[in-house]
Amino acid sequence: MKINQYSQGTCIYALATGYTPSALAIIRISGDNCIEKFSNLFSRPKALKKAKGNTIVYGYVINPKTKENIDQILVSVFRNPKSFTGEDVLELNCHGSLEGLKKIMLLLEESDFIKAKPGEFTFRAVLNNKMDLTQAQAIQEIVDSKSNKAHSYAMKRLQGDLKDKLENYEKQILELYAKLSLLLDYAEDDIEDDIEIKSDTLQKISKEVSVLISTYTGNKLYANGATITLIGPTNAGKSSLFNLMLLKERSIVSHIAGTTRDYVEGNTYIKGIPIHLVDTAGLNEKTDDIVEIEGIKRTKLLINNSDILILVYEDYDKIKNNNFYSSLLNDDRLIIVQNKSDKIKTNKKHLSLSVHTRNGYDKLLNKIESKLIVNKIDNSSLAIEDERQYNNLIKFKDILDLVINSINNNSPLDLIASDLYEGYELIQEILGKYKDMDVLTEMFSKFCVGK
Ligand SMILES: Nc1nc2c(ncn2[C@@H]2O[C@H](COP(=O)(O)OP(=O)(O)O)[C@@H](O)[C@H]2O)c(=O)[nH]1
Ligand SMILES: [Mg+2]
Repeated sequence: MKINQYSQGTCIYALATGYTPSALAIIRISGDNCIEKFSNLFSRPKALKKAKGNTIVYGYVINPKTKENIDQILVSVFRNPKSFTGEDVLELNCHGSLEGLKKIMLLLEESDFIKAKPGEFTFRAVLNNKMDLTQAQAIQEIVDSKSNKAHSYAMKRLQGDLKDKLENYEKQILELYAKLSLLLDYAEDDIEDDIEIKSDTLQKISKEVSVLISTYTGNKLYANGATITLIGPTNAGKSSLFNLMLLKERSIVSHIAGTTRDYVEGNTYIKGIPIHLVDTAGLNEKTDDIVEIEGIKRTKLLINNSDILILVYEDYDKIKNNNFYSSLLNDDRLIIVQNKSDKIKTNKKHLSLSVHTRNGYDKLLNKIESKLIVNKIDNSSLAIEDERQYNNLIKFKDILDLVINSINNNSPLDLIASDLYEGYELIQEILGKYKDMDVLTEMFSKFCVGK
């Protein structure tokens, strides 16, 4: 469907409150020269035209042809640029009578005021740099919020918390970009010794962006669920644990090491969260067995797509002596479980479990729940709920990680600079600095009329 474009340079109006009988109702008007124009319909035109911004004028709406008084109103006057849209704005505080409102709006129509489309006031506010896109989005999110938490998060975004954070990233990235440009410009002059390109700022930003991204998925956690992958040496009891978690004998359990050459999947719930569970083959890096090598490859892929990794072992030496498992020990998705506590003396460092007696199983479930919630629903004061912001932040983080990697590997500076610039552009896009009309129009068309 083609979206109707918003008009520009016109005087728009809309009923900003509900169309239902009530004590009061507000009709909002915006557009330069709207004060002049509305004064033709007002009992005290001079008072209105003279009114300073941020003042209120009392009077009647009158039909200029019939001289009929239509309603007794208070007009709040806001003058360009100190208004919601950045243009001259009037807010008519009318009586909430449906008949009265109809008459006023008909009069406005006849006097060349144009009925505003959904989101058109906010659209103008963004165009006139009264707010950025994250704040504009927050307005609708406030109106739509269905929980106390969602409302406070949206309020924070309206106040500009997200905008400030992103602008701070924008600034730091630009600084780094400027340094890179300087190095590129003076590549022959040996000034490189004075300027050092380091990735630590970007690493810090990348971490923060991950947290922001996770706040979005937090909202979706109970709807979309999470993926948990069981990994660990063969014979540790992964498949037994998998079966216990699924409460059915899906996976083949066997005492012969390396039975599960491929991976097995199943779906279950943990504490109300839908879980996609994956059981993998144990990895043995020294293996020459083609089937097992393929298993290793697949396990690595599965790990990349997992929200939680449960590393199951019986004998810790098998973890220590395996490069792949050791490399995962700092992964914050990891839960380490020592199984078979019914038959061996367990090491206090890790969660001890016996799949056979179910000792420790409750603890494991609690740990999974709290890890998903810590990882996914963030308690920090800032959270996102808009899909566009989410997708752009993911792209932004990918670029940051790419640049960090290039810096750490001493990649060519021009390459680093051009990737970095892409990151800068993404931030600008989230903030709406390009004012791409199609993007704006599509976004604001989902808003309420009068917003
Ligand atoms: N004693 C004991 N044996 C277990 C426990 N969990 C699994 N096993 C046994 O360990 C062997 C390997 O189990 P399996 O689940 O196939 O391990 P995987 O290779 O890691 O998938 C089987 O004989 C299981 O019965 C447990 O909690 N205690
Ligand atoms: Mg197995």
